[in-house]
Amino acid sequence: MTTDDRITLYYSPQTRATGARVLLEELGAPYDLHVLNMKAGEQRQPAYLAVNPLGKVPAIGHRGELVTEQVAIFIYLGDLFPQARLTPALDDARRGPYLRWIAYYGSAFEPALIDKFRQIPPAPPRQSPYSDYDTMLGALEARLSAGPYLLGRSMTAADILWGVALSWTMTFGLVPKKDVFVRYSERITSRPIFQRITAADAEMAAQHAAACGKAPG
Ligand SMILES: N[C@@H](CCC(=O)N[C@@H](CS)C(=O)NCC(=O)O)C(=O)O
Repeated sequence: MTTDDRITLYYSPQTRATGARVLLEELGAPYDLHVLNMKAGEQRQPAYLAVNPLGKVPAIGHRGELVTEQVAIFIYLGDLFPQARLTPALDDARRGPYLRWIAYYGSAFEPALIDKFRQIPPAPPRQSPYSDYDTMLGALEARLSAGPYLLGRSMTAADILWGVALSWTMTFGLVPKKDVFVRYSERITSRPIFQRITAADAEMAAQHAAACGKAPG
């Protein structure tokens, strides 16, 4: 990777972009932040909508291309840095479950989470992308019970995605604080990189709030 091969992470603190930043750090990737003050609505300004029409972070720019969606970003970055050993290789039997659990995050967990947050009953199980909330979470719980990581003994990029996500979803009361989720999430959030990014996020969020004359949070 050359110096002009750096990754740009479109970022806002204390959002879904935090996990992507933690992953970049865990991978030892060279990256620059393009920070958006969401409290000031910068993600909805034309300049950013020209990058991501959905006005969402994370997004990454790399080699003149754009990648949006956490799921795609995690797979892309993990594969880009195989030397970090956070991704099973294409010929590794664990590659299938690795992709399964990353995709599960985007196509089952997130839709279930939003319905729960909005207190909307799910579509009937045969139409819902996640069956029902308890079944969706139960499958994850069963997988994590074997532990310590999703694929067994070694941590992968999938664990960073899930460990960070379970941390904030438990904080918001969207996922119950069962031992299995708490212990699993702590394996990621107790790592120095997560701690450092969390502290940096708090500082950045306070600066954003001050710039808008708002209280942080
Ligand atoms: N489908 C996207 C969702 C990302 C997302 O919801 N990002 C939120 C931050 S946590 C966002 O950018 N919200 C800004 C807005 O909608 O104004 C992904 O998985 O990456």
